[in-house]
Amino acid sequence: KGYTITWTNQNFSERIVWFPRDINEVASCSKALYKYGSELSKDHPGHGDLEYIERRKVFAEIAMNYKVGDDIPNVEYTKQELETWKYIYTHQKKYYPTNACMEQNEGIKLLEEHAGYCAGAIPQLDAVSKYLKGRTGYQLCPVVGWIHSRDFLALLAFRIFPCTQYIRHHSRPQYTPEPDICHELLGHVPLFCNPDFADFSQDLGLASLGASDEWITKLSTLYWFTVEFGLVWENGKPKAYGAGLLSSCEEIEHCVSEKAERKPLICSEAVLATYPETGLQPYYFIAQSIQEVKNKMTEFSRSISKPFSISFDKESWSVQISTQ
Ligand code: TIH
Ligand code: FE2
Repeated sequence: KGYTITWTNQNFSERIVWFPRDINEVASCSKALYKYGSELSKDHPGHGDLEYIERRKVFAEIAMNYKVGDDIPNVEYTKQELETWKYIYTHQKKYYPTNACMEQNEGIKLLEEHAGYCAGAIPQLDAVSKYLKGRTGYQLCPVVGWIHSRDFLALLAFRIFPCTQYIRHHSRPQYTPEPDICHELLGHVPLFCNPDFADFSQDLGLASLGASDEWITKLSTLYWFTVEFGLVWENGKPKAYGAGLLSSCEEIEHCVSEKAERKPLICSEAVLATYPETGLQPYYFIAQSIQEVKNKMTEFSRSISKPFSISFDKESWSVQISTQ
């Protein structure tokens, strides 16, 4: 497996980038890390905190040893980590009814009822993953941190969502420059309880399999402006469905305020837009509904040229390729 290696299928002669065809092949996609390995960059709130860096290794170990299909090891969070969670959970819950889309509010309610979501404890990835699997067929897998876009999208194609398990640095609970457990559990998981959203995420993943590097960049940019930082209109008001907004105490307020710039979602425009990976987003893309986001993405991804078409087989949890 490698990014420069191409793979030739016996049915056609075009060389295409390797991609996983089944659940065993996709397992390797959760491993490669992209930045912030054992080091935290200068602008990270945990930079120079040796205790925090040491703690991150415990989580890195779990992620590196994890095999898709295994139970995810439970973690005993420290008092300080629990306080960070409590602060964010309590703060965000106050804002969701007014600032978040209805799918988010429905998801949080379900997770509180069935998966142990509350301010007093950090839900364990394993329990959450099992609940999600029963509900929409999505499962979680622990990862060290950022992973490559191609790998990330490939996991989505198999209804696997890579999740970090560590928590952000306690000095700055309001905003963190990288994903953490608060971002995964409060931002992503509630929407994965919604079958349409789950299908949309998988479609984005399927579109990425065998796509060129240029298309991977486009799809991950589209992912950024929708799944991470997207807004929808609800009764004439902007509401957040992007996970980066739903998990950030600063951005959940900012994104729906008058200060924020919002543009109607046009995929061909969004894929070319640039964005900062740290700090508040300079603008957001807004759609009429999540259904509309899904339709626009499906329409847009038709322009990816591939010498084959792909479909997902739920029985064998593998992708079927057809050259017809
Ligand atoms: N900024 C988000 C937060 O503070 O919760 C986390 C991230 C979302 C996307 C990238 S980093
Ligand atoms: Fe995210």
